[in-house]
Amino acid sequence: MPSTAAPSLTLNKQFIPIMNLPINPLLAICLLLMAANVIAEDMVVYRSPACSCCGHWIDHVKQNHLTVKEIVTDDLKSIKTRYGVSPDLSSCHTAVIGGYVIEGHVPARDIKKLIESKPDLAGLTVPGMPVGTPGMEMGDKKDAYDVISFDRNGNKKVFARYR
Ligand SMILES: [Cu+2]
Repeated sequence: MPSTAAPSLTLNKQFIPIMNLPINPLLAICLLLMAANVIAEDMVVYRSPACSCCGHWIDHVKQNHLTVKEIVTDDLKSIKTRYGVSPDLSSCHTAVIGGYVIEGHVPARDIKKLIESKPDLAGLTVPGMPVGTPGMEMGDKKDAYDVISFDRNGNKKVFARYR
């Protein structure tokens, strides 16, 4: 990104008339970058080295334009404790984005909805590992499952239903 922004800066200095355009191109570029930043923030995903479904879920979120930073660890228990994921909310991987915790095979659309609406929640989870969730595909087999939201006081609610 800096490679495209840098020449515009130089142009602006050298050719002052460009400032008289109805929309300053540099400002337009800045606004575009700011808009992109809404989902350009990295999602940090903690997973165990042996977890293959975690990798499939990471592929799913990447395909949906979220950027991922993977942290491979054998001690997911302490990660879950740190982020307030109780055993009944737990799944395989634990992710953090925009100050929210994403536990397990949560669909990317729900992550985006969460980040964009910024509710007063701790995060989302799909407890366990239901078949048919993103990253847990097994042919045509699909379990019914709910995406559950949870707050810091342990309150849970259905965020999205998949049937
Ligand atoms: Cu999994």
